[in-house]
Amino acid sequence: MKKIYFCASLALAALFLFFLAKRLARGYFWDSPLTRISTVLADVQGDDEPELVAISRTLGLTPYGFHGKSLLVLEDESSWGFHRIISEFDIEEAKPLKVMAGDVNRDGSNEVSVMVYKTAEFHPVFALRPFFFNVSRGKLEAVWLGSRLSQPFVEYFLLDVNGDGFEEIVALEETRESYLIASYSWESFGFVCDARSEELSLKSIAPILSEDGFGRILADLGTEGTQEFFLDHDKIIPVPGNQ
Ligand SMILES: [Ca+2]
Ligand SMILES: [Ca+2]
Ligand SMILES: [Ca+2]
Repeated sequence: MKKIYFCASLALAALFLFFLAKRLARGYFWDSPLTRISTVLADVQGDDEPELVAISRTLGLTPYGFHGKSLLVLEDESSWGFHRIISEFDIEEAKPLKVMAGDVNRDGSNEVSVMVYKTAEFHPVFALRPFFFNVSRGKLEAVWLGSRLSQPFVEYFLLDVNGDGFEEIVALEETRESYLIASYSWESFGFVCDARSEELSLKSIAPILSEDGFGRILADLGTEGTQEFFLDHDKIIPVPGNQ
């Protein structure tokens, strides 16, 4: 009896491996924490249906964690976690760490933003840099490959902080002794800084989507808890009474 169970398990395992190999060979990507480091669900092809955009995992390390290899545009629908690959771009050389999406240049279609860790021609040291691409035509088209923002940053995300329906960059920047939050919006051919906070001792920031369309920023103050911030004209200030 034991022998029958063993053979049945073996057959099932073989069937699963066969299925796995078949799906992989046919251009599918298995989305799991083992295979990717970052994903975002957004319409990046301009058909009002979302795609799953992912960065596949490598074992290459940066000071900010493992970096990825490929930028993948995947069908949102999956079967057992397998998504059909629409496009795949090898960006390992740029050491990609995080993928985001938003319509930063206000042209009606979402850009894909990849936070990378690399050197730049006029700033030849490794640092985090914000890259923006258009992938709607099945190619990786550079929209803006930023060598830096105003100051070195430790993280950024895309969020509509001024309520105009389009995303801005919100970054946690390093100053000489502490940090500050800064927001940037698109102007003609690049980003300009719209607002900054006071210097703060922050651990990290996260986006909060708000029903009124004005995104807020949740700051982790460590032992002092959290504090929400918002854009007020040319300043990023704490939401009153929200600590
Ligand atoms: Ca789409
Ligand atoms: Ca756009
Ligand atoms: Ca906006």
